[in-house]
Amino acid sequence: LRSLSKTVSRTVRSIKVPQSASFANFLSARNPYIKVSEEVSEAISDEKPVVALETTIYTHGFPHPKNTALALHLESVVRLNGGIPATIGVLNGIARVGFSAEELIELTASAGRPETRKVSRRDLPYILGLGHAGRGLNGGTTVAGTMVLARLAGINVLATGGLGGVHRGGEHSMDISADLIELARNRMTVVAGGCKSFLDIPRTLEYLETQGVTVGTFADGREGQVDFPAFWTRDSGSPSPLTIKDEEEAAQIMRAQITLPFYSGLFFASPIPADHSIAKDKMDATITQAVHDAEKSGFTGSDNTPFILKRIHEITDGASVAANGALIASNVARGTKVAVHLAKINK
Ligand code: PSU
Ligand code: MN
Repeated sequence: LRSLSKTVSRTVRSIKVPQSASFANFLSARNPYIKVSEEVSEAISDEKPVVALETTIYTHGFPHPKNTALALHLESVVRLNGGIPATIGVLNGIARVGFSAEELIELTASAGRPETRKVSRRDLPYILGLGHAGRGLNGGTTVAGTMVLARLAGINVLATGGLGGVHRGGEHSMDISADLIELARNRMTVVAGGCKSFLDIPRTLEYLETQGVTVGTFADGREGQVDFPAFWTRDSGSPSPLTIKDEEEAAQIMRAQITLPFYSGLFFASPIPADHSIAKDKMDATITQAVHDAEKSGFTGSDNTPFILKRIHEITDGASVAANGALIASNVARGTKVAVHLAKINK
């Protein structure tokens, strides 16, 4: 029995997070729909900490040219924290995992055009099918769309601003972001600043629980249970199911889930730094107005989030855009640290 338990513990110690390097190479060489950049492909093979970045925030979130600056900045944030950025999106009808600077400039310059699509899981066959048939559209991939492509390439961590969720009134409209379902079925770790409170945060958390998604919020020095953050504010009124001490603890949780293996996702919320947190009631008024305007003008379904974000920009006279960028960068730095820790404990 003793020798059996020795063998078991030796086996457990020797388990490494499975890499999909060969699959990434396969994608790069043979798959006409997805192109993995050389740098990202090599980094995955070498088990370096690769961080996936979504692109709907550039095509349907930030105005041009601020979106271009943000896209280049976020890649440098990943590098400065010891990671390799893998920006993911669709350029001229081909899915990209890893963009050159020129390609990023091209994609972000096409923001706001009607033929530039918002690409979630459901949209991938459409845009890639048309692309292969010679009609090359550009697309910004949502968190869900990015997770699909990141998984195919063998990337384990995605960092962004805010997660989609159950929309206010979702109990009637059934408007629930595909981001939540994707977290339920994709073995990916997503690091973001929680959800913006134009969404229904209590129902979003209920939904994630039902779908079996592990949800934790970084304590950042706080004791006991903390709130799930609402992007601009640390406090949402909804307690986070779990509290995570630091990036190292997050990486241990990740490793357990990947090793088991456990085919559902992890969501780690990174709260806004205390000194940047905007007063909750101030933000509430802005959001109530934006949600009301969306309803009045009939912006539902996938057009809802982009419309509300645009209204918030207008109502806050652009202040939300600047705060947004800084906050996304801090989430991306945090996501990179988690990826770096994972690579370290996986050696
Ligand atoms: N929340 C934000 N900003 C964003 C988004 C969400 O605060 O830009 C984007 C993300 O790409 C997210 C997507 O994945 O919107 C969710 O859209 P939908 O609710 O249609 O799934
Ligand atoms: Mn939706």
